[in-house]
Amino acid sequence: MYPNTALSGLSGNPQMMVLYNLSSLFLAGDEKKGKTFVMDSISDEGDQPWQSYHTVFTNAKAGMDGVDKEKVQKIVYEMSKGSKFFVNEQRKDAYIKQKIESLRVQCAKLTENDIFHFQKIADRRISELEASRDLSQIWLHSDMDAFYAAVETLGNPQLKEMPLAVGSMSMICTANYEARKYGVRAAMPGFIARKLCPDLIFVPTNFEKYTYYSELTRKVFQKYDPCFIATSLDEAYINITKICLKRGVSGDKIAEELRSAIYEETGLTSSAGVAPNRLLAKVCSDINKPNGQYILPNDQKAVMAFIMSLPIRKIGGIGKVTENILKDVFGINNCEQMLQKSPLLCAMFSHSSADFFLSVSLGLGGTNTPQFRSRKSMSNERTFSATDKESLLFQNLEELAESLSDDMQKESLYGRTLTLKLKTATFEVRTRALSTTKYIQSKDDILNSAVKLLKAELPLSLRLMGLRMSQFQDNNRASLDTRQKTLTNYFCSGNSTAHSTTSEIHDDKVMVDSEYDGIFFSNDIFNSHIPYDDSNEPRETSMNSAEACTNQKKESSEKPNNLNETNEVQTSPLLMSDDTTTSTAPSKLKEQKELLVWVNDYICSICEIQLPPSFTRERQEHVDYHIAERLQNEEFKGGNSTHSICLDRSRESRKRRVEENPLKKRKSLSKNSNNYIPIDSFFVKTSKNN
Ligand code: DCP
Ligand code: MG
Repeated sequence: MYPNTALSGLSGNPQMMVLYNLSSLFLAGDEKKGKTFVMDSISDEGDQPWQSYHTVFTNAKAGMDGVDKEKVQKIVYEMSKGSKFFVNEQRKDAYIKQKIESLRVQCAKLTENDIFHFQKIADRRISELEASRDLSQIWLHSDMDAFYAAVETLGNPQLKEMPLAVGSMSMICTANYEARKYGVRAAMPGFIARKLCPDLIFVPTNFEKYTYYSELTRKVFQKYDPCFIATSLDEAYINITKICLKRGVSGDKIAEELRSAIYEETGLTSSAGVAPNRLLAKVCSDINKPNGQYILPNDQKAVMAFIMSLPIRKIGGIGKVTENILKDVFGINNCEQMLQKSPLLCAMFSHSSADFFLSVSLGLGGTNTPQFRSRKSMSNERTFSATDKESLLFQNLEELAESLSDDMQKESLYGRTLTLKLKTATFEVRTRALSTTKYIQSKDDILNSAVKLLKAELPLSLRLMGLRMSQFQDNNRASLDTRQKTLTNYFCSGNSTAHSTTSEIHDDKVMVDSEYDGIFFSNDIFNSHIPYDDSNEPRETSMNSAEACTNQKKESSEKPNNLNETNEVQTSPLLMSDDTTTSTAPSKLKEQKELLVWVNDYICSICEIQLPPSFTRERQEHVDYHIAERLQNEEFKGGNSTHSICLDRSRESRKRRVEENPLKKRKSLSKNSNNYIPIDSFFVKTSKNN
């Protein structure tokens, strides 16, 4: 089916597949060993250390093709060296390096049998995904060109030919295309931008103006698709299937027309991408920027040809961390290689992450308009020059509270959980949240809670503050308890300052944050299986068995027959059966599924996650996860049947994990809410009982 991939021709010949896998699947990773982009390698570069210093600033945006990358890299390196930002980059890079190394170690454990096994899984999944391909829809992604800068130029036309940045010396939000020729780009500190382009003109931000023009563009989108999906002030997805059919015109024609209409309405240029799904439409809108469009026909061959050579970083949801892991561990630079390495991806990542990678490499993406989108949160944030002056910090907080309250009033929203986001002068990101007993909306109520959160952190020097309200009234029951901590959170969470991520629909007004280009700008918000948040904050990735398990569990409820494909049940030395049979009443083992066995040597009988036998530690953790889950369930039911063996093992394993990674020490939650017992409180509780 895919002539360019290693899968074709090899399927059905296991021996060949194994040879292929073992020789070339690992090749790229080994070849690149020691040449990862991380800071360590800076010293390897001798007198040209900047060559391996890759930050968001050196990552090209549209309009930066002709830029002298080495010059930009050198200046960015020289200007940041020794700064707090630089130190923070080192910290993040060390984390990524560690992640890459551990994944390599994992990969090396895979046996020929493992590869053969996962090759079959990957082939089957690829066939299923291919069968689900929907070419019936035509999506258009619209993206304004250098949006803030273009709006500023409207009011001051002489800026048109000049290099222009919107923002300040500490941070710029965007640059016009003239400035981009010098390597100046969004999320870059203004002082570095000025060094790159000494004639650069700075204009401060004016969000009222940007919102006004954004609303004008939305009026245009509305005419083409009343259910259009706006993902930021300047971007939207528009389903043009009906209008193309109704008028008997092509997507190309509609894109031309829509861009002209935007121009007439606003005086601003935009770019568009037209494709069979949203993921591809977004990639396409960037191709002929500025003031251009690119059309990808609704044709499987055309899609595959397009996607095969596409660099992975172009895909929404693949940011710096994911890109580096895929490149440095698996040698994956483009989607063709991603497809070729699908067995390894299936072996090393959770089901949903592997699925995401496979779908991407087949050029699949969202095609349906979600019917109902309830707002889950509303937030705003401000970047400013680092300060520890409390009066300034509280003043900023008050402004944020006021603006959040205004926005909530506009949508008649009342919320219960307020999250304060802080970025310290040393670029450490913290989020702190509290839930109020009543639903709040007024500035005073919001500020009251926000002040409590901030005071608990002071004294502190900060460069960014943000407030987010969630748990809105009338949200469904499932989302009522913000303090609910799942087992997955427990096993996956890093230190308490890790940035919190969510698949909620956000409305972040200010998005000046170099660290989060993977989160807040992951515009295809309906692709729910984005594998990494790429926040660059140390977090566990989806390799974590517990997370994989949860993902898989969701999946398994949709596909109950998954296990039926295998008819052989093998036991492994890591069976939980010892624990369950000795400590659990027989009545509780009515269902085979309660007993953890490794079906066909790979598949967990409880959640159906697949873990190779050679992954002994991961399997042990996985078993521990199920033990903890079961104990928690029983605690829910009010049962007192404490299983001493299970508990001891869980506690031991928790202790082991904490000893291995002290950063993972968890603070117990002080209060439980509703009937939910957070897992870490649970451990505290059970140890008290004993
Ligand atoms: N923005 C921001 N901080 C960032 C990136 C962008 O505040 N790190 C703001 C300024 C941009 C607007 O969001 O004008 C839209 O972002 P885009 O990524 O679409 O960038 P532009 O519209 O400026 O340029 P392009 O022509 O590449 O779309
Ligand atoms: Mg734009």
